[in-house]
Amino acid sequence: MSPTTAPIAQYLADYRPYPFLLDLTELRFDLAPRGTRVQSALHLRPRDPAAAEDLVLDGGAGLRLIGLALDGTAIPAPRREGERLVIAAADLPARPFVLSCEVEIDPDANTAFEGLYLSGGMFCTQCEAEGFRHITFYPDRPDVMAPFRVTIRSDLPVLLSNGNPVRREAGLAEWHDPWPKPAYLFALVAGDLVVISDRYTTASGRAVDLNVWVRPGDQDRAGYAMESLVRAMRWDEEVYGREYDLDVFNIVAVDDFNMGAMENKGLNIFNSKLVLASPETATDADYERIEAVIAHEYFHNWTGNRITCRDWFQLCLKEGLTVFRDQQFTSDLRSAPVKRIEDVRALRARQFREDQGPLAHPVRPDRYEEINNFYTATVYEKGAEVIGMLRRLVGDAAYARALDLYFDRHDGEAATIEDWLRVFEDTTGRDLAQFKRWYTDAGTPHLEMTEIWEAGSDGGRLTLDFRQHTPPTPGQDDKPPRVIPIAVGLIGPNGDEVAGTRTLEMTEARQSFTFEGLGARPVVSALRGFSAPVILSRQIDDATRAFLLAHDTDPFARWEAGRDLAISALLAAAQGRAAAGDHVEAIGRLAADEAADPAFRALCLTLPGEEEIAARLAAGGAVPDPDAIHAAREDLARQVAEAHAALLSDLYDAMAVPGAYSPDAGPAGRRALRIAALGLLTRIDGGDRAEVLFGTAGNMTERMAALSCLIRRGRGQAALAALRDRFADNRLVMDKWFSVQVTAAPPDRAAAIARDLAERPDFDWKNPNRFRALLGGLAANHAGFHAADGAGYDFTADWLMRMDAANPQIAARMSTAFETWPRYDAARRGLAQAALRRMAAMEGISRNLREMVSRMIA
Ligand code: 0A1
Ligand code: ZN
Repeated sequence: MSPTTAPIAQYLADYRPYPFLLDLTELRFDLAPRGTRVQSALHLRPRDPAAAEDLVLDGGAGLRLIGLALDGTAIPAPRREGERLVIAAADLPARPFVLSCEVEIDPDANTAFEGLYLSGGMFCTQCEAEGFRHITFYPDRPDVMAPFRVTIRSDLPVLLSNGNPVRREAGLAEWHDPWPKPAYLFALVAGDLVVISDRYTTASGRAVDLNVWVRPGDQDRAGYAMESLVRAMRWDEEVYGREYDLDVFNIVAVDDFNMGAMENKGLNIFNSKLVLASPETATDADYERIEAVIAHEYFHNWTGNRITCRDWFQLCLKEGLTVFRDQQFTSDLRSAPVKRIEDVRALRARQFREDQGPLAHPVRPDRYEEINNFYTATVYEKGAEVIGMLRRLVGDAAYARALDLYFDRHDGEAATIEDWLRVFEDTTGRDLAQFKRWYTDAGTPHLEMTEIWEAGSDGGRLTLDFRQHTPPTPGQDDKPPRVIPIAVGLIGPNGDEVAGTRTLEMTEARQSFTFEGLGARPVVSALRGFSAPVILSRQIDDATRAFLLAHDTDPFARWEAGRDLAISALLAAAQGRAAAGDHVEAIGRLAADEAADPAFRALCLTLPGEEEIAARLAAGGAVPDPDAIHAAREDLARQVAEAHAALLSDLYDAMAVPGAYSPDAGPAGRRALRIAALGLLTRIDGGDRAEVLFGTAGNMTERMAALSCLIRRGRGQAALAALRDRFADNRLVMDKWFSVQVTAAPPDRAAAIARDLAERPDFDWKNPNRFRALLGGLAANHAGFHAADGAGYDFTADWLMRMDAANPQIAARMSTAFETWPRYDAARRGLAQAALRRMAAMEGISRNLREMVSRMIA
């Protein structure tokens, strides 16, 4: 598409139901790498036989139409409108009919990995959001649902599709999916695969065959995915009362995949990095993520598949809810406080960043050009936060009742956010009109808290006065106040809690809440559990933060106090002011607190990242200097290490986990604390401990941590060579190898190192994981990406332009590296804008990348 083509936006307000109903979709595939034939028979009928409507089918580039027939009679020259196929109302009967179509497609030429493509000799599909139209002409929209019958012809040994298997003979397999579904949930896999299998009996006694399919040689690394699946199935029965509904559940791991994984009905397809794990090759974080994503895709069976979205504007209906569910699952299985802190960290790093820049959009957008650009942290993670707030406001019991009603009322339907909110209104009698703003209004609210203390003879009185305001975002200038649940607790001067957690419900722009009968002025623990995705500011000194870090009973608020202390020290240093030593002192006390969970202590010991510091400075109206931030953070880490060298060294030794590796939360938490200590100690031991650990570690978690430390100390070469020699054939480990060299590189050399790595023959850039490892690695090196000479921007833009021609989705997604450019100094802004303009001017730029770049420039 040329840059002069006018962008075509889609609007929520334009929704209209599809004028035809689809009773059955029959598909037949004759697979061949360069010329796959797809025959379809769509059993259609007019929604309103009295209304004469054209039948419009979506199509994509790369479809070669062979033939089209209506009830067996050929339609010789159907009308084409762009990539669509239109059959005029006058040529359609006012009764049910069958539209048959045959097309030819070229999976081998499909480097965008959307539709049917080849990955390492294996056929696979990705149809969300609009990939099915690259397979055949079809009403490719989520509100058109049908049962599917699929025949696959191929000599490959494994032939899979959705639903239950109904026929298998030489060179042919037939599948039937009885549950009506939209085309985006269609999947097909064909290849030379091996399987690990298990069997699951549902609560009501249905036997289900579970299979995880991988490439030959990978089967020893698929066990954790299978165990995770069984845990997820059990949990969804116990907590949400949801059972699985087919005879088989298949998971397939593929090496070339644009995203993490996909919830196709009965046939989930996964990026292999979210299936394959062994202690030797995967880190604790990889294991945790595999468990979470396996669960996420499985949970979609009810929240996404049985109840799907009416249109793509409603994406958060399935994604926000499914993320919320997978977060609950991980909290239940591992540590709830640690999970909450991890989630908030991720939310701030990705979603707050998005919400504060040119790409800000509501959880439910009302306009898009390319829907694939809206699989964002806002739709997913903020979408989950909004559900968490709703649950907090209505209470756990009402939440459970509302969900039961949702499943009852909307099973088999394509629903909307209005439907979702209505089940809560009907269950609780609450009016959720104001709450709905969380879905329709973009931007992160700022919440300011002021304390007013009045001593009195009959007890003191504390008033908390809150003000909220949400800064403008693209297309939304004025934001009315929202409902904000603010969880608050009070702690007495002796450290005891004097008022347990209470949720204040703020609905006005300015509102006060009063606590009476207090003996002495308490310390306020505010926004406990991060009860709302807002930026809270208050007048508080470092001594009070240190007090909260020592005494708060809410683990999130406790961690937050420590983090605020660190940020206060870092901001002072990054702006050339002297910092008080409260953080260094307080963090030592916490590290030594053996009553606290090691994983929690590890989180407290980990300093805020450079990006987070930059975001905080920008939010306060300052211009962040990436080099000064980098230096300040290094400096604070050294101070902590020097002040607590003996303690950290003891921790490092004590947290070693003896015996066989287990990815469970307990041992993983000990390793996390050990690694946090190592990271600090490396600043003063020159990397000696890291070198020993790299040579002796029996697991990838410690090995990678040691490698990263070594690279940061400029002594990573031997370790990198050793890792490469040992794992040259393991793509997932080599992705880490590429990535760590750039993330841990000295900022002034990061872009040059990335450029050298990109020259390597094993920089297989068309593989999304490898591309992300390198480009994402650079973007994660804050001072490296934002290097003053623009080398980071240029390198990234060069590669995004190259990638765009092969895989627009990946290019567009990675372009978010630029989304924070407006916060930096004029020189950097100029360089970043020049890079963005260069991309915008590219001949043949995709709709995906064009939309992203133009939103960022605007
Ligand atoms: N629905 C999937 C994510 C997904 C979205 C788009 C894809 O291709 C463009 C692939 C996967 C999930 O939430 O896991
Ligand atoms: Zn999802």
